[in-house]
Amino acid sequence: IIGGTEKPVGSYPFMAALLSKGRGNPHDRQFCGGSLLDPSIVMTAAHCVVDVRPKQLETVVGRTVLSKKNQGHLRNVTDIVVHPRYARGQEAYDIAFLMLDKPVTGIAPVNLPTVGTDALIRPGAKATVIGWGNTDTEVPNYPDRLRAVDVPIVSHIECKASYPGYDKKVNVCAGVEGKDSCQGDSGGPMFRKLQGRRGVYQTGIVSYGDGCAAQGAPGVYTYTGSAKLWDTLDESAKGRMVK
Ligand code: 4AZ
Repeated sequence: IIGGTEKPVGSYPFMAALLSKGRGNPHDRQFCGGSLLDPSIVMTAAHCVVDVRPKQLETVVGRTVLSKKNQGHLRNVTDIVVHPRYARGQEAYDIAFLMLDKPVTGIAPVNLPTVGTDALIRPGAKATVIGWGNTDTEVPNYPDRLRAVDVPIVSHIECKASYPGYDKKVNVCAGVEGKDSCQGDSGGPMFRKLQGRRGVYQTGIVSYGDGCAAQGAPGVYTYTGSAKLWDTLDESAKGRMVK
């Protein structure tokens, strides 16, 4: 997260860290973010897990400080469901689901926007993106404590101009010079608080970008309110998502 701030312990309890089980390493390593979609499902980016087997990772939900091993709910992953339209080397449909070995109780999952409405991604609308990713484009720095930054939604036209592979049906852009997600934030949520409603609404999943926080190169997100994204998630995958 570039241009953001630290958050107190217990902020954003639906946030998940994807940890690679250290092969011979004493410490687990955080490599992506995610969000609790259902007590037994963590949603993340496909590119985070497409080459990973369930045994190689674990996820912790509701931990703010990565090194605090007693914080949050640590879970093994029994299955990884990658969106059937996601293709390596392409950017669209960058979404995947981790099936947890045991439900996470006592934490409210994140809400999804009403599919097909697009009201939450009007250009200029404020969103928040969170993660443990790089905080500095000059001297890479990976923080121990969760950080958050507010970013403006950027229009599809502006985004397509920056990224030829951008697909406005399934993507949304956000960010401004100095404020962006960055390496290590992938898979994590971009969301909005709605007046008078409980919880937050996740509008995006950190997907890609040309560097971080540079002028004219906003971050690209998988748009979680996309009808096409959910329509094309095959029935077998949907069936495995206990809803
Ligand atoms: C990455 O490499 C990455 N500025 C994530 C987000 C952005 C760029 C790169 C967006 O994981």
